[in-house]
Amino acid sequence: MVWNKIECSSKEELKSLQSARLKETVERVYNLTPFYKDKFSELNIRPEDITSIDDISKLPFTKKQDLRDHYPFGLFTVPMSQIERIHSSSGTTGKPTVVGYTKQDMDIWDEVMARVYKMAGATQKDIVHNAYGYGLFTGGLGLHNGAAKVGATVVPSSGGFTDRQVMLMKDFGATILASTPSFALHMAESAVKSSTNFKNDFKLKAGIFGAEPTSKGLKEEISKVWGIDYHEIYGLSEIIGPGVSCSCKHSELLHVFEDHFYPEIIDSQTGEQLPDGERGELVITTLTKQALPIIRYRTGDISSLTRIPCKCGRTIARMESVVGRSDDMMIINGVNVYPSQVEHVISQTEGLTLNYQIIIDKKGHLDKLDILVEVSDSIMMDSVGEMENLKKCIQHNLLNNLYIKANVKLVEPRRIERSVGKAIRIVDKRKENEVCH
Ligand code: DLL
Repeated sequence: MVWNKIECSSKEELKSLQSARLKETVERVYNLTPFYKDKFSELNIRPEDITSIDDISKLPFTKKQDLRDHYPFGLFTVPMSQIERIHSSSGTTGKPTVVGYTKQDMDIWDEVMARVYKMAGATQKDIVHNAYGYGLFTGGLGLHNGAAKVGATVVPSSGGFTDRQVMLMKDFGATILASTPSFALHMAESAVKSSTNFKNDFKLKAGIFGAEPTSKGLKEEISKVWGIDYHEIYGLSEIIGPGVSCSCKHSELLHVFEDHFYPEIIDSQTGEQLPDGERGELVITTLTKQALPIIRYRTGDISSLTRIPCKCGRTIARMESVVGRSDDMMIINGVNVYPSQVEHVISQTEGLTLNYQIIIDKKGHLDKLDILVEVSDSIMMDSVGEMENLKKCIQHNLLNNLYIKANVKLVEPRRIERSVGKAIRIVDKRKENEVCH
């Protein structure tokens, strides 16, 4: 089932649309944001130099830091009176990446999300259980509005309260589950505990899972345990939120809605464009965004592209499921966190040194975070009460500022092994402990 015939358009038709839209976007950012005008001038480019989508590689990149530098609304190209919605990137400290949407941007977001739901086979008869977090994170409302657009019934359950969610899915007869993959598995565990008969008790037929990297094995397990089709959704706040791409029933690759979001793969060291089939950093240019158009955004996500049409009839480019990141961003149960943010929280607490190590592992199907921090020499390690308070204080600050639950372990000064080169701040055991299927 295809929502919009543009998804099956000819190469020529798509290219001509993309070229026209790129030209408009380039003019818009050049004329309305001093940031882009300066960047274009540094490269000696004027909007009239861009005549087709093939000229895109002449344009400068945009990085996450550029958005942070213009916090909160500095890169918006419309007055605030035209901004209908604000969201922000998950898990950030004082200065998150803020994104804004006009009415037209919201319509486009609904449109691409409707395409996603159609890929998952949704109709007016479906009941969507939406367990993505509602709020500044784009997951909850993004998945909500797309379901509404296809006319499905939405249960806006948001995250947490696992047992209750399982009960509601059963009682309400949910047919489509929308959640992070880790939460879907967590719910399955909870359902098993309450001796559920998956076949008889649930009516689920499909799931729309994303927001965090997931191995093939875990995808298969989710699909098997719930007895559903697995559709992977990819997206990021800076571009629109969820709805940049999604996988259909026929392939594990994700169809990129490239009439709105133009994808490229680059070598993250040299910035050179790479050919289809080669892995590199995914770069996306928005072609229709009004409030916050973005040129060649470096997602940091490693993937590859193919333009071979899919069995489902869609001809738009497909991307490989994200295989990793080019920077040190961690994704903990769907929340994005940089080690520097953890460091910031530690630095705000008296009695600690900045020698720390973040250890990520799996507990059941959820990510588990241990943070080892060396206390300073002035702290008496044998004062149990003082240590306990210190630990609670950091855990509280991590939860409040970064939305992450961590188990903090305070250790004596100089206990964390020093490395000869770069400090080893992150030990990610999730991959090595993954069960092979
Ligand atoms: O995670 C948007 C989203 C919500 C996508 C719900 C899918 C479902 P951010 O919080 O801005 O937005 O985080 C974006 O999450 O750059 C990737 O690193 C990661 N990510 C998103 N989808 C996937 C996926 C949302 N399917 C960052 N596989 C991105 C792997 C993903 N990583």
